[in-house]
Amino acid sequence: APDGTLTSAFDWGVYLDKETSLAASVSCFRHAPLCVQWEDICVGMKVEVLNTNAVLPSKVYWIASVIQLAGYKALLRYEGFQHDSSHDFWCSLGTGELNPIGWCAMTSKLLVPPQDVQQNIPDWKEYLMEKLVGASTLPVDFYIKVAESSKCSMKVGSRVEVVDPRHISRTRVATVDRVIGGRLRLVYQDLSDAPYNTFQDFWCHMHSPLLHPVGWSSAVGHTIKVPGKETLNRKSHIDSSPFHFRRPRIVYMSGGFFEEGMKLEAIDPLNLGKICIATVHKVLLDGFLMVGIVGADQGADQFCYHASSHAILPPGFCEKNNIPLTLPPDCDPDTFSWEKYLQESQSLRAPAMLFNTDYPGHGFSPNMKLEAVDLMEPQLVCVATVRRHVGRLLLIHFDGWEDEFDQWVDHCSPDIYPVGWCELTGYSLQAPPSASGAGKPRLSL
Ligand code: MLZ
Repeated sequence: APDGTLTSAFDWGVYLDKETSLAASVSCFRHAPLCVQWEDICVGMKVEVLNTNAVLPSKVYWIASVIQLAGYKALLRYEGFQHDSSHDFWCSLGTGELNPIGWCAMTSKLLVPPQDVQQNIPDWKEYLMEKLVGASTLPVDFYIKVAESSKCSMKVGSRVEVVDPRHISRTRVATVDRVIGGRLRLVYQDLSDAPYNTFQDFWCHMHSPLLHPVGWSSAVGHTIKVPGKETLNRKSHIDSSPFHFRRPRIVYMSGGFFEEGMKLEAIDPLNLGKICIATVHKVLLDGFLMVGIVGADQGADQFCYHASSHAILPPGFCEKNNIPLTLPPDCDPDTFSWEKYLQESQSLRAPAMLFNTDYPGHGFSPNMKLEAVDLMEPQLVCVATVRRHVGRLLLIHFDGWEDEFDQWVDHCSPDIYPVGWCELTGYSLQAPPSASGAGKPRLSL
């Protein structure tokens, strides 16, 4: 649970060092706090920070340089240590521990050099002046921006429509019960059909494509779970305002659009590491489609994707990008070809021009570390690595877990975060099982 205790045991700094990996920059995550401000943050920047290398009864501070950045975390070195890395330490940018140059003077704090500095510096003032010339520092309004960009418009108590995890082809009404870092704990209103304790709640980001305002299902023609009798008598809630939801881009549905029966490739909603052959089962309004993975349980497993979703792909996408296409059980992988498949199934391919091919580029590359939601257990934000990227898609691997847990997500997904996001927002981070002392990688339960 997000209140778990694994967080404190996991140290990103130590881990990155051990894995010799880099972390994706905050500027890669458009929905993340400070993404826009991140252009002012760079290696070499100077800050004022608590001096822990002093034996004085009161708190004193010193100037440090950013040696390395990893998501929201900065590796710092006090001025005076020069090339000596033995006192380097990680700090979080965003939690308020770091201050711009001039902060001590303004708030009457003492700047005192660390006691372990070996070199002989006769005049610290002169030394600092020299080091500070031309250096950049934190913008003065940095923490105001942190607070502003962490605001969430979705309020506790508001009602929404969200996918029913036990029956993914329909939605249910739920109430926002908690908000942490823009992630919502949603409690389903009607539990009349649920065995006690399973799927009473669901976590997703406020910009998740699975989340909709009340009334959305009937407006677009999506199935919604009819509330049981007792639900209607419960205390009333406020319906969330439709303005709080991320709207999918507008698609033109007239003159050439997806049609029932068309075949495509799609990320399997129940196995996000697999891209499969899929069928358009129904065209809803506003550009939404019900898509089913061929060979899966056709009724219950149909899933709603918007026509602009990154998760639906034109036939041939996998082959073109060297991704194994997951075939239905009755297809022979050695002889499969789309041409033959379409002919034999007497179906049409969804034309490539209907798919969203916008790709403005992104800063992710393989091996970069990040914090990512395990969308199969979406309360879990885990230590993860970008394994591959193919256009706008990223294949996310969860550190310490088998490859079968890997998940394809869009680079703009609101479910991936910079290193240090959990610490910044107070969400619980799931450490790799081996790093938290759990031993060998585990299989799915
Ligand atoms: N029930 C599963 C949880 C797996 C979570 C993996 N996240 C990457 C287990 O404990 O095996």
